[in-house]
Amino acid sequence: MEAKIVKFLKEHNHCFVSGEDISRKLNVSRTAVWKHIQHLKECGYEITAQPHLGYQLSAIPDLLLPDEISDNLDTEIMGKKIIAYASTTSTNDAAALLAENGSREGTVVVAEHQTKGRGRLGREWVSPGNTGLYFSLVLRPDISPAEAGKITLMIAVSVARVLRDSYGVAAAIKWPNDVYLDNEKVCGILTEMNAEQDLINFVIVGIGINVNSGKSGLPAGATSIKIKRGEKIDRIRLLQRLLREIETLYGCIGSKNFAKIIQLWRDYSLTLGCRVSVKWRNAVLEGQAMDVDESGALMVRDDLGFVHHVHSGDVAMVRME
Ligand code: BT5
Repeated sequence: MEAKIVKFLKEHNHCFVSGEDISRKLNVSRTAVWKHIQHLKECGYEITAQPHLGYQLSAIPDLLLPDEISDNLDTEIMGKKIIAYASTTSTNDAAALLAENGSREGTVVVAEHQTKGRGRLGREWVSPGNTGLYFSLVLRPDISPAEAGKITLMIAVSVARVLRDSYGVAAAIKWPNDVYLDNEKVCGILTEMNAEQDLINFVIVGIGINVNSGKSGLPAGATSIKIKRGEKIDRIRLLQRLLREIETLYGCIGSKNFAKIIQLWRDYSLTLGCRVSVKWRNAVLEGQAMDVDESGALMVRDDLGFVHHVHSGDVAMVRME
């Protein structure tokens, strides 16, 4: 009922609507309308009540509420089901549980705060409350497990594209899973897969973005969109834009169209053409980052001239003495 009241108030474009009109339209008593309005106010909706005029919605709360995310979300797959938490351990864990139980592709799990947000190899993802965007998507891509790297690349390109096009910041991708703003990390991506030998059951892709966080809540070397833009960002709009972009580029994940994503990655890459050092378990490979291949692997030419296709690892840019 409360979602319906908010929708009705929004339809009246922030003008006053009488309690009587609401009660008639939604078929509830005026007392019930009043109680729901009180509760919405407690939840952070700014609603002005004026005798003889009724109610006016002036602002929605800065919270990742599922009804607000769904409102005007013009996607067909991504975000058609949204599960939101005020706090959870890790949205990737919650999404994996849903996927195991058959949740549809495009299901989004979002949290205001994560108590065990994680990066790759069990590293921590610092998740300060109510300022970031921490969400995971359930995907069921029709690709082989060996191609799962494509998903990370596609998400990184989607994030960089939205940040550039809608927020005017120079987002750049560090292979495989980081998005940077001026050499500071603003976003990390964690792709986890449930697969058999040749078949992906599902992929959970977790995206962490520092949106309105201040420096003090973030680790060294991190930044937020707000720090760079100098103004607060509407997190719901950002999430909606990301879901739309991800849906578009997800359509290019098949082998025929992946070239489009590779081209965008090249345009936004921080890694390409640099001398890099790639660490994977105990091995280190140093050389020139040449390109990414059709599976999303980084192609590195070592000092002997041999080309290596690197499927995962930590990349550091190396300066030549
Ligand atoms: C990542 O790992 O960058 C992947 C992060 C994915 C986070 C999302 S949030 C939603 C979903 N649920 C989860 O539990 N995770 C995903 P990696 O490349 O391993 O980088 C981890 C490193 O990034 C850490 O060791 C820190 O150095 C740094 N880091 C941690 N928190 C950060 C933050 N908020 N901003 C920037 N850098 C951070």
